[in-house]
Amino acid sequence: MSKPFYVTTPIYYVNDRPHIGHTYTTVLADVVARFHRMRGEEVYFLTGTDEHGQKVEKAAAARGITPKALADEVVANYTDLWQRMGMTHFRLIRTTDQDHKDQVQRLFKRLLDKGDIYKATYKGLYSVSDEAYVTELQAKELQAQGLAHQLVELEEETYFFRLSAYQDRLLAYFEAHPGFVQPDFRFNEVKRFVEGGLQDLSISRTSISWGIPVPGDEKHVIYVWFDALLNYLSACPANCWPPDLQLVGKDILRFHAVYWPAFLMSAGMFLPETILAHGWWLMGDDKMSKSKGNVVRPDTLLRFGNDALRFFFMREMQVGHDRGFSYEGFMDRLNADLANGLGNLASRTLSMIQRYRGGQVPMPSVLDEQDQEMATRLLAVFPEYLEKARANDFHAALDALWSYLRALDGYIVKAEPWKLAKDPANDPKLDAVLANLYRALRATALLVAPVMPGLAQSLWESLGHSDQVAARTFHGFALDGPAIGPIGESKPLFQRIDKEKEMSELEAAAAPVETKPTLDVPEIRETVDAESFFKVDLRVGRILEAERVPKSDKLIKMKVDLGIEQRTIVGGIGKAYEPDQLLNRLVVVVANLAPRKLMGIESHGMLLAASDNASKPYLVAPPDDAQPGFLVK
Ligand code: ME8
Repeated sequence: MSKPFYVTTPIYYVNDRPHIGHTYTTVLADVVARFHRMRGEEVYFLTGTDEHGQKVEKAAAARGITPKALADEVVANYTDLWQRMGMTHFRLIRTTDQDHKDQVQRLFKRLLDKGDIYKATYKGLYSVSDEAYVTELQAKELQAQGLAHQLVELEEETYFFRLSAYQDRLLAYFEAHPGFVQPDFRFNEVKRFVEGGLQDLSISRTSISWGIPVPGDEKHVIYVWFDALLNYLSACPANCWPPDLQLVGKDILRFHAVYWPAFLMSAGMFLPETILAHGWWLMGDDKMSKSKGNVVRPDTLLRFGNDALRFFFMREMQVGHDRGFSYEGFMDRLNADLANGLGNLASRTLSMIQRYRGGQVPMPSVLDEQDQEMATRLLAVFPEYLEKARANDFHAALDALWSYLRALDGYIVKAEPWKLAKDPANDPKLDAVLANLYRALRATALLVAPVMPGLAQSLWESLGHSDQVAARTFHGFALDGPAIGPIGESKPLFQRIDKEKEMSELEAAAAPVETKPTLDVPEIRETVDAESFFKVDLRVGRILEAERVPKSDKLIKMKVDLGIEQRTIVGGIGKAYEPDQLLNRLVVVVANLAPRKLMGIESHGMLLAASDNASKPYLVAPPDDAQPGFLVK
């Protein structure tokens, strides 16, 4: 028996309801799954929920319920949403499922016996907000950002996974498998990270009780990523391994492209074929996330039908890149492409076939140059779409198809079928036009079926079919074959959206649901006298150059003009700013801070930035007409 195509989504945390970020990844997986089924393959599509860990434990305690009860509640939201979105996953695995717990303990034991998991005492710093151990380098970065108060000294017994032993093997594997992580620029980030050196990974905690116990040492629970990543294994039937495509957001790529393969190597198992990291849906410039309270819920968009949301996701997001979300953009896209574009073309075509040919689709006898051109374009766009979709680039596939649909509009305008219909001498030309349009719509229904299953089926039936379009396969489909019979009843494919009316309703519906997170800042520090404060020399500076410090995702090295001299300053702002965004910016500099070395670079001074522990640093900006060198007092 051949191996099914195995596609996965991340398993989502159950500390909140799903938003469109989670929905996007799962839609992409579903579209991929449906696409592969229509390629004639058997498909195993897995999604799930990640239910252990301190956050769930705390959230449940705050509500006075058990963590499992909380998880059950949230999982019901996911199950319900996935059903309304038309998802065709085979299983929604929960990390609280018994088969998963058994799997995790089995593998833990195996790697322990092998020596790749060992018990040791961790002595060092711990970040309370990230719930993670902090390396010296990371500690320095946090100190540079003024976030040192988040760190506590910790000494505890923990189990480590010997990640450091896998650095060379991972790099060799990456070298031999150039398509392992996509897109390429993300693969390069992963390689740089591994080249920078790997430290052993702590994979157990004694401070948490909500988790899978370490077999034979039950005061430890297995820490979340070792637990979570193994879900892909627990849920995999015997003939499925390894996964063909694992979809993740860029936020969790490192776990999937470094830790996960190392676990599998240690277990002597095959690695996944491809890990595809997509970008984020943003609100403004910010990632949409539960903690920021700026999320769009799929429920607000589902009123336009799941096809609309699925299409929007696939058409708008270039996999790999970030994309800003706006309600307006959402409605514009649907009106342009579904109500106008495809919807219009279908209703015009069907009504002409009905009116001029009594519902019978003609077979063309002669094709003039225009007809030939459109027929040839269909023969080209069909495989082009399939090739792009096979590469998971549905954005480009749909783009190619929709530009063909637009060309057909132009073809109708030029051919003027309504004039042709007035004189029987034009019958051959009218037949050619109608047949071309019909074939284009028939191919479109087939191609878009994975993306918009409902809309594709309606179109398919309007074209006279009574079977399921999703049960067809792309291969061997006769693009120029005759219609199987008269066209069916024409149904409107997509109702045009009244944008103004919906805009106000949608925004009102979305806004009040979220509450702003509370400020995460320490108490006001102890009083200092004015004399002490005035010892600090604050100056306006202008950033002249900025570049990332190699091997650090937080540090940026800058040259700053202070009016009277230029300085090299290294700042921990690399997660909030790209170097390009910093050029020419006016900033406030602590000019008489003693120089110190950060990752081997002497930094002389510090930039002032505002933030709370949960947000990015916002550089403090003097007004535009201030001059470098001005004293800030
Ligand atoms: O990270 N844009 O779960 P999670 C696009 N449990 N996609 C987004 C997004 C956004 N703004 N926000 C979230 C976890 N996502 C772990 C995973 S896997 C073994 C464990 C999507 O609930 C994206 O796929 O925080 C991201 O990787 C995932 O949701 C994170 O979901």
